[in-house]
Amino acid sequence: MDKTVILIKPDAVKKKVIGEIISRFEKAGFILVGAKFVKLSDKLLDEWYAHHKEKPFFPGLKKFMTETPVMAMLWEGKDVVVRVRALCGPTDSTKAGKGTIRGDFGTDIQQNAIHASEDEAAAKREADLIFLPQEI
Ligand code: FUP
Repeated sequence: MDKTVILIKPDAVKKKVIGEIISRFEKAGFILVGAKFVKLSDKLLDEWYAHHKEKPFFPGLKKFMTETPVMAMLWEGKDVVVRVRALCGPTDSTKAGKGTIRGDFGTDIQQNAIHASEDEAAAKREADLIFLPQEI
């Protein structure tokens, strides 16, 4: 079965909408197979966002991602990667429609409430970075 990694980001943690966001995935019929509330290390963020390392927003992004712990989760379901990305909406919350997670809970392109794996290869890589085998 397909799996995807979701992080509920510090802006959403501060807004106290962790439960509401989790509820959307439960209502969509996906199965939660791993979860932990964890402070991301500098080293992990360097690997997680390696493709953005040279971008001007990278230092600000790393700082934002450590403002609080994040709610890291692994969800399972048929076509879960693309279906979860659709539930999230586009990266820039100001362009995300009402009813999407970023449209309802995000603020802008950085404070966008949630991370969801881009494809199955990213999901596998991210799951290995954040979870120990016994946590899944
Ligand atoms: P996504 O796949 O939707 O998570 O988006 P990207 O991989 O393009 O970006 C990852 C994260 O980088 C975003 F969630 C927020 C941050 N970002 C910025 O802060 N500014 C930008 O201009 C682009 C991305």
